[in-house]
Amino acid sequence: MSIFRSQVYPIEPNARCRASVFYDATLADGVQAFTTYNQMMMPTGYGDPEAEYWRLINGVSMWDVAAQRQVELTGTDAARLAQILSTRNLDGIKTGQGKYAPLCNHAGTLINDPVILKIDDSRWLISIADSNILFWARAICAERNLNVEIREPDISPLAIQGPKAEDVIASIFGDWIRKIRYFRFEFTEIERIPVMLSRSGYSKQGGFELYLLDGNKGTALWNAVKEAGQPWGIRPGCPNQTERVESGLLSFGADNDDTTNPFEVRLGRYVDLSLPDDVIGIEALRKIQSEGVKRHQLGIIVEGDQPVERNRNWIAINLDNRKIGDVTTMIWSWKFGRNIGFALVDASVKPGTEVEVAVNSKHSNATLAELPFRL
Ligand code: THG
Repeated sequence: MSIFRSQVYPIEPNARCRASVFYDATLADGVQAFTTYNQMMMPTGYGDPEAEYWRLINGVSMWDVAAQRQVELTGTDAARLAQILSTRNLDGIKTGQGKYAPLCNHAGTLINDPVILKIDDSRWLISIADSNILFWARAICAERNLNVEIREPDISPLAIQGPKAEDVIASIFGDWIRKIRYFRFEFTEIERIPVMLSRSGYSKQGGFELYLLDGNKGTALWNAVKEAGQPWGIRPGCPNQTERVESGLLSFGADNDDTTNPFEVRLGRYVDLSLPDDVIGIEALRKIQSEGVKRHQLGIIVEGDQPVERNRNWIAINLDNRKIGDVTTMIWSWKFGRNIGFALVDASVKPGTEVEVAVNSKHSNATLAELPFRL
């Protein structure tokens, strides 16, 4: 008999690896596997990856993404600190709007790729990927003598993704939600459970995120969404590796290392080099840009019509017996019927180039491709 309450996977919540507020509900619904993310447990599967994938593509799926932890900035300098931390220009952002925004260190290295949300002029949320931005924001705030209180609020996101997500959300809140624009959010409630409802999420299939504003109501919110989604066949899922690679979404921590800058991983459009020098990393990024970016991220298609094992670590990519970069993520695409992935390679290497990779210690031919994939 396993000592683990989940019975299936050797991660148990503990003081250093917290459970999400949706943990009990996900266990009850048969979660089979977790990863750690921001020192929390995050579900990675419910036992049938292919069904979970097609439900995201054709139906609707609900995800415990509370491990996308929140860092709240409150105070008269909150807007200024948000901009100092981010290389994306936040000037035009409205109350009730979020923006996907890279954070860099002083060397211009990518250290997180959160969604930054403006609740009002003096209150902002940073909805983080997997690195500690609470510490970073506090350190920068102290060094710059800014008037901002920085803390982790009791806010936990639940994502509802897929082409039928809008119908499910409209059945809960009413048809007014159909007017919410991409990356806009509204404060509302469901069965007296307070939430921020945002049109966003980590897939290209459309959908919403419900930011739960009361951590005691995780199971209640989960069950309310599950109940409302029944007519559309909603089932639990998780941030989907297959769909996000097909769609070209970066996974911070998987597809970059501690030397990667935003230009190398297709986030250059979220870098505004005309921002003032006090924005962290902006001077370094100007230099990187003017000297020429050394690597770039391409797609890679590995030969074969059977799934190869997923990569655990980066896999070297060779061209004429010379290493030109790495495969950072590889998955079997059910949509394309190919093994596809992301490659971080020398900037001189172009899409269409035929290369070699060692998958499962066997040499395979592969082709570099433009991202997002058009297969
Ligand atoms: N939702 C929330 N917080 C998050 C994530 C999320 N924090 C961590 C992680 N995801 C951050 N990573 C991403 C990556 C991509 C997107 C959002 C968060 C995304 N990108 C769109 C794209 O690339 O097409 C839109 C970007 C844009 O142009 O603004 O949505 O998912 N709350």
